[in-house]
Amino acid sequence: MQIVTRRFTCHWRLGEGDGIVATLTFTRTLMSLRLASLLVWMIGNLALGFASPVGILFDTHMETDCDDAGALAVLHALADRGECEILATVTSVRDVNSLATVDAINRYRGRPGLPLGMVEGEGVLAPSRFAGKIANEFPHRVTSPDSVPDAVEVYQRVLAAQPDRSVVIVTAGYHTNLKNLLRLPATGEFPSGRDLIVRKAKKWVCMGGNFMGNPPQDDLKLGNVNFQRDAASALEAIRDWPGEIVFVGREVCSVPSGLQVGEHLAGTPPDNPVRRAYEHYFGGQARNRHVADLATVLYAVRGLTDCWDLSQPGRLDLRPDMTFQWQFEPAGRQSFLLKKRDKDNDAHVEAVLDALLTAEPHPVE
Ligand SMILES: [Ca+2]
Repeated sequence: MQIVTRRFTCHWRLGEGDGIVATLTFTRTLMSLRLASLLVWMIGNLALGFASPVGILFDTHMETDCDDAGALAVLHALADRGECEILATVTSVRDVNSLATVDAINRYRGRPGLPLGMVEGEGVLAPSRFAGKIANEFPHRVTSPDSVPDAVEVYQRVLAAQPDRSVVIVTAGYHTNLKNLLRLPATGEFPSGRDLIVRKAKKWVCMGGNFMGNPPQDDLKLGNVNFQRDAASALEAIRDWPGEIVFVGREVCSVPSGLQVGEHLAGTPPDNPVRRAYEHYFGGQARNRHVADLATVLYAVRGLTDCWDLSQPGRLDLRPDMTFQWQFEPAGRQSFLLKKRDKDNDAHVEAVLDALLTAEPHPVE
């Protein structure tokens, strides 16, 4: 439109014959300038590492622990900074209040229209100290399980619409939806769930596991709720996943990592549902809590940065009882996060997460 407007200005000033020549010259010049500008912009972005914001599909249980709420706040804060695009938010539990809490946080953070989905069929249902209360205190769209789509349908629709190998799937809970996605057959409209994962997923970032020892093995003495509560789904999803998985283990971000944030939520507005989730979880004032899901989201969006290192590749040899032994394999498609050796780095990771957790919400879109 800009080129057309300027072309007519030239035409009237110079008369018809000269005007056509001048018009074509000017148009070519403008187009060349625009092309040159575009090339400079592209090269600049490539040089600075500013690729498109990574597309995140966030899958949470949002019921047993307030760090899922904290993780969703971190995800929104990263999206506010243009570092990611939140494609959908789904839950892996049969508790409608968990999805209502997700919707309430999305709404508060300025993204009330984000796609929602909830596990359908068999799924975990566990007590929550905060989900029912958040659902009562805040506006949301979730009136009943029938009012929201099956999370797998959301995965299917969202993945199909994204560029190839671009989507990072984040699980901060159980693996029920991913197991269901892997079993999803092709339809007239969509490829199978497995094909969609192969084509569209960049990686799966999975919170869970205790990667202790060398090679790491997990005897579950420290527990692993994300794997154990729906063990059959965890076994199938991890065993059959046809792409890259990065595990964010408990020793990096939960017990016994020592990392925690949350008490500074007390300084955020009282109508912040994430602050309220921490308050309900602790039965009073918001306090510090481990950073398992928050760290998982941060890694999924930013990568290792100066926060973590990555293990050598391999494979999680997971048993049906959820104990496992890590197998190092050069061609493996799985790996796990490592704490940096410098102990001071823990405080750095906490500071980064704390700033994102307590960031001001984005204006409502
Ligand atoms: Ca969680």
